[in-house]
Amino acid sequence: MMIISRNKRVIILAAAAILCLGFAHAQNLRLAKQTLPNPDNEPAPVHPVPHPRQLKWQETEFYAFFHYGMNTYTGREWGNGDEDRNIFAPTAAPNPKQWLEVAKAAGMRGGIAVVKHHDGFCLWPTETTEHNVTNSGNDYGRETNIPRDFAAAAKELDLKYGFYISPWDRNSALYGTDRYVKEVFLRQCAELAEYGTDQFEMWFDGANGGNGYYGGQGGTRSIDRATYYDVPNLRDTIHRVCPDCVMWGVGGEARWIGNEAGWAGQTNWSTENRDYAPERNGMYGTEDGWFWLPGESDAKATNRGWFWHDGESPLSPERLFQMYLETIGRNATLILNIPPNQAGVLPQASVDALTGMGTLVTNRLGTDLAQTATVTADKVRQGGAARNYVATNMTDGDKETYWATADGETAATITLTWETEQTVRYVELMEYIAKGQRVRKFHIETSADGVEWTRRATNVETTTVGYKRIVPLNGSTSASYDEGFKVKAVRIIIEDSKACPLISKVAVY
Ligand code: FUL
Repeated sequence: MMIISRNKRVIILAAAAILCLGFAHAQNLRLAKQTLPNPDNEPAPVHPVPHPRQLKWQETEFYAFFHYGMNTYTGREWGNGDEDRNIFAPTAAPNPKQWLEVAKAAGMRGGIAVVKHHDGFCLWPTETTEHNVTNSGNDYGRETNIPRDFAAAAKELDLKYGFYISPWDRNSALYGTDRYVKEVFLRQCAELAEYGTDQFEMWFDGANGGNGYYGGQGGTRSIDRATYYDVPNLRDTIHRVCPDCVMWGVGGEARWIGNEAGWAGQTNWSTENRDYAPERNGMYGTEDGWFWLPGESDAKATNRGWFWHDGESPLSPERLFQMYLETIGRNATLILNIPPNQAGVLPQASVDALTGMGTLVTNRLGTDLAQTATVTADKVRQGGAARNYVATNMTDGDKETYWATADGETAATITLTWETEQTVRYVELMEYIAKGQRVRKFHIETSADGVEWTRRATNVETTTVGYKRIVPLNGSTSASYDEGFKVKAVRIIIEDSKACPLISKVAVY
């Protein structure tokens, strides 16, 4: 028999105790992980999810673009950078408040003003270049400060605002060197950030490099778009001052929709990969993309250029309404361009067209019939004391509540019924995207009696929903406002979803 001394026994017992404690500790950790408190049974997010600033940005939905500057007075679309500063001579004081009033009448929630285009002429008194309003052709020009007046007007009208600043600068002798980025471009962005800490978007277009004046040296300059502008530094600097400012385009927080014709893909994911080609993928996104990069559609409300041109006319309110359905109705935001003229105001014809569009949006999408319907779902997730997932969450007007199914239930049906017959033309759905975009496939049916069902919009790709999807029930975006369907019930059949679907709104118009 082995005899163990008392000391050794103490040591062995102590070691065993330490081992046991360690094991128990590890067990506890594992147990703790398994039982993370989730009293309301909240669904787990499906990654990637939007940053809170991207969520706020998405809620802006519809906003204006105002291309105004040197080109307004030369008739060009892309100035070379050698324009005489005297040419900038507004015939009256530019009036950004009028621009934004029109935007508001069209139902927009904000606007973005171009304050420097590729020609490099700055519409504010900047310290970074002589090529700015203070050296322009008349008093109206010299007193112009678009960022100041635009921000003030937006605040007064309770609209969101932001600025377009061209990274490409055909005037600057430094363009193409590191000094341009440090001494001109980043400083200009920082100056703009000081015109309001609540800006919602800064717009950097993709035209970069090529020929130009370049301080009189002329020639062609090319840059590496991916690295030249020191984007991580730019983003951090701006976010320190403007925490809700989404950096569009080269800034990497929202993507170009890939065309300038005012449409997004019917299938449109807000997720993307870094190596996507905007002109190829922009319209559709990438289902399994590894970061959140929602689409923005930039389109012209007039028939000539981005800038004002003599003889231009606005598109019809009907055409603009179609754009609305094909962008905002397909999980993109719409930034619609209206060019101010040489007096620094929007011409009356544009005012009328945009106001007409606003009236169409209000008349056609302003009265939600779901508000008077009985809303049910065949599957409902179990809730808790502080949160439930019932079907009526989709019609309560609260964007923070949503209907959901249990984990693993990726197909379900939402039904809306009315006691009296309704005339219906559009169905609108919104996902609770704070927890990721999920729905992959759905379809819509209507019923005149609540018994026989007919599938609608059969020619529409009813695939993704995202932040917002509006489906014209007759399947047409160009002739969407027809006589409609007379129904007593509408149902939305979700066929497939990345995980349990979370729908925050259903509306019927
Ligand atoms: C493009 C620019 O080159 C156009 O002139 C315009 O500003 C458009 C919105 O973005 O990249």
